[in-house]
Amino acid sequence: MLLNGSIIEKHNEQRMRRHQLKLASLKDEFSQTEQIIQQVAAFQVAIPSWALGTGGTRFGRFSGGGEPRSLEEKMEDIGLLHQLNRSSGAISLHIPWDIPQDPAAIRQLAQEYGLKFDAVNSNTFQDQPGQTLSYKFGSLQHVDKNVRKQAINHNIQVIQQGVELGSKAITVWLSDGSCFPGQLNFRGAFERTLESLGEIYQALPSDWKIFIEYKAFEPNFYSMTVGDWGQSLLYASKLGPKAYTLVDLGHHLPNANIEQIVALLLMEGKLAGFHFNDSKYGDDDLTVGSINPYQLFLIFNELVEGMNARNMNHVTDLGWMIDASHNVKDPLEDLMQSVEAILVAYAQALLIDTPALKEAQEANDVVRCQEILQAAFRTDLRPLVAEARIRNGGALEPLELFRSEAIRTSLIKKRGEKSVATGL
Ligand SMILES: [Mn+2]
Repeated sequence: MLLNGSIIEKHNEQRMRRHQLKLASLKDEFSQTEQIIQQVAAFQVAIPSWALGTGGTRFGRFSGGGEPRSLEEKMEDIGLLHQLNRSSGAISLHIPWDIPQDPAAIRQLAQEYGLKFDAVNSNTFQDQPGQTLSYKFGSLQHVDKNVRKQAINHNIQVIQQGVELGSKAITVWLSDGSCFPGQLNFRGAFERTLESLGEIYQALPSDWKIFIEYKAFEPNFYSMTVGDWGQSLLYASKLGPKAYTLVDLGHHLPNANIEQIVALLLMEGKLAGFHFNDSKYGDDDLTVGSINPYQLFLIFNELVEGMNARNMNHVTDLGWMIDASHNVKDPLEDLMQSVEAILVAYAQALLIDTPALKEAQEANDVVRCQEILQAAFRTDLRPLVAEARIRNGGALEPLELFRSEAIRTSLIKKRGEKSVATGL
């Protein structure tokens, strides 16, 4: 369901005077507001097809109601989200949870909602019904060549499905690793994984990329075969120019300096992009910016500075995606909060007085460096983000509108209280 455009217009009209006052105050204080509004307006964050339903933990899952029952309904949800915030114009598919049965019809539907297809995601971290060989002891790293071959073929099929939809990249996240010391020969596991990735790499169309996502632990608790950015970068460097390292914010050990990782990957031209989320302990998949918004801002500072240093296009040269799990919140509300947090952090990074920061760095003026960063971080730029949104036809307060229109209630009426999203 999409909202009637007049509902958004009316919502905006009622809040416009207040918005204009806040906007005028920012415009008065800063000279670069117009530039920031335009950059934020162009920025798009892809929504993964698995984030529209309620996730769960290994202890339980509590259904939220009105969950999308099919790929079409997931796209409907993202279409609605994009209509409200105008910054969620892409979907990232997970195969086999969301295999498009009729690619032409799915492409048509995406066009109706104004959605593009972001990177496709393969899955060799669980066994599918009817699967010949098991991934219990890994997939691309497996000691048995037949298991590796099965996993390679799956990845190649995912690429082919992505080609039919217009995707340009595949993200490979492996749960491969070991649970106990001695279980695995590390060098052997690396070499087998590299060889398997090499076969997948060979199957990439010329304009495609492969993103190698790393994760420190879980489901394997002793070693992960792509456990950190160093290992991912090693694979990506050995594979070739179409291979990149993908950073998922929740996939680090506690207190890792993610902004430094990002800066160096960008320097090497090997940063694929992001899976945004937030975490307190590990791969918690919490709402972006809900735990540590300052870290998110510092990451965007490195992104903006690093992309500008390499003359990169902020919108298209990296992949931007949310990777979160919604266990207690309404998934659509959570995604609205996440996208907003990303855009606010991006806007704040754009506000940083870069020449002054550089000058303070050269002078070893540590105090001034901190003042410059925090001056941007402590400025409330939500009116600029809202302005970008309404210029694109979105709602001034998407979350408020979602609630006042009782959209979840309508979705429950249509899909039922106990519907379960595919893959969850
Ligand atoms: Mn991820």
